[in-house]
Amino acid sequence: MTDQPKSIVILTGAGISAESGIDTFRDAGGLWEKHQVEDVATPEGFARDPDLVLGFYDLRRAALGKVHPNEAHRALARLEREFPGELLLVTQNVDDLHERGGSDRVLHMHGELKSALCQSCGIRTPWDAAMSNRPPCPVCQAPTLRPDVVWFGEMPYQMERIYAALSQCDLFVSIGTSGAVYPAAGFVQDARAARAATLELNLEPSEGTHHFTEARHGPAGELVPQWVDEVLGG
Ligand code: BV8
Repeated sequence: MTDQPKSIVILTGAGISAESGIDTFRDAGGLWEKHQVEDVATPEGFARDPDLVLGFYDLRRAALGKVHPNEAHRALARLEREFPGELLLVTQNVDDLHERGGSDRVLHMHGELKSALCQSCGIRTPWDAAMSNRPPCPVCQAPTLRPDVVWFGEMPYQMERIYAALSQCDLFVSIGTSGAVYPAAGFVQDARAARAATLELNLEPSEGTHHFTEARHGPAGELVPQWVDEVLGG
């Protein structure tokens, strides 16, 4: 890292939570090996079998209590505290490990396990219980809560804000993501169009690794603290 960047956008994926014990999607033994994406992560799957989908997310939400943030989450929280420039942390993850690792400003572009969306009144409320038992919406009382996560075919959250940050950043860093899902997988190209430097930190080369000006491969728990040290000057 030569001179310090002034504006950084970071995108994280399931790989940053892997060392905390949360299954990724596409690694061996990952979530999508046990479930068909179409059945549990699409509106059509939810309409077809709401019990299956609510149960899938109930299990993942309950599992959060058994896992803890790792050194990579904590390093990004340190960056948020000490980096003097602009920083936007965008995550594709629906877990709460960035927040529990000390990050205060996290943009969950694919929603969060610990949030409920009411299909009747449209209100989002913090939620850490089950939904399979059809609890009443805390606002309108209708038994129509769904996980507040973005399924395939649905619009990710705060895209305008993300694209605005990408157009002004001078460094884009992608951490722990396979580059398999859009629009997130396209952010590196948006950053390059804005003439930003681009860095991939991932266990192995992602599908989009050739778009990055620099790529480092290894566990996030090692690479991320090392990179944050570099950016903050040790
Ligand atoms: C949309 C939330 C319109 C729920 C998720 C054809 C071409 C292009 C696009 C499409 C297409 N057909 C359909 C589409 C659109 C579709 C899409 O991209 N499909 C793919 C399959 C082709 N996308 C959508 O539908 C999106 N919406 O497009 O709306 C639009 C378009 C533009 C602008 C606005 C609107 C909505 C997608 C969101 C789906 N929801 N999750 C839930 O979590 O249950 S997707 C889910 O998979 C994640 O959220 C994440 O986004 C995605 C990718 O997962 P990763 O995080 O990358 O995890 P993965 O397992 O894949 O990889 C882990 C990586 O970590 C690996 O590389 C591994 O090496 C690494 N790793 C492992 N261990 C470690 C590690 N790295 C470091 N350290 C370690 N220890």
